[in-house]
Amino acid sequence: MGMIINPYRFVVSGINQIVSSRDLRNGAAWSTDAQTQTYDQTGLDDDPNTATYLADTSGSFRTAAQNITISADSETHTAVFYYKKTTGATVFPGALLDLSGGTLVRSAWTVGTNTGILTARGSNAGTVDKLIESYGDWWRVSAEATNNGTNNNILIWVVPAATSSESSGSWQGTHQGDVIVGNVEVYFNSTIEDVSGYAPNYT
Ligand SMILES: [Ca+2]
Repeated sequence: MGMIINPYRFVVSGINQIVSSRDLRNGAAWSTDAQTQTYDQTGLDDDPNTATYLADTSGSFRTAAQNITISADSETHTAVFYYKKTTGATVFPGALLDLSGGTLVRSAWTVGTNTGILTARGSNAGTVDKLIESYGDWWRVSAEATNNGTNNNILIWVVPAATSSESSGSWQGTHQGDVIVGNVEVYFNSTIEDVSGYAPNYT
């Protein structure tokens, strides 16, 4: 791989609301039920043991989840996820940004880690803005969701094995597979445009 790991130099000025943004195995911050979780991967800055490996080896649904309290207002919030690129993966990882607690606002997707194809999934998949960018050895996915005055919680899910093809529709627990996650970020009162073009922001 090339020597340039980070195409962007500066970290966004907003606060990353995710706790333990690189170590998704940290049980104080994440609720993780992937069957294998290790913090032993080379990360976004090319340092060892700075990215999380998640493997779903179950016929059931597996996730790493984190909840963040928000105000029930009409603000827009944006999440950023880094997935390691692959060449031979046969199952697509996914993620979810939900505004929950009231009338749900859902943004869900899968990433073809071989191809960089970002596919919206779920009931309002077409209504929430998303963006995928190549970032060195990683895919950087950002998604934004606008509250409707009723939701007081952000739920983040990282899903190691969501679907097996672009055309396979909704996520299914039957799939098994793995993903390397470099970082997860959530910014209050921000759009995709506000957080685009910045380096990873670790917590
Ligand atoms: Ca599964």
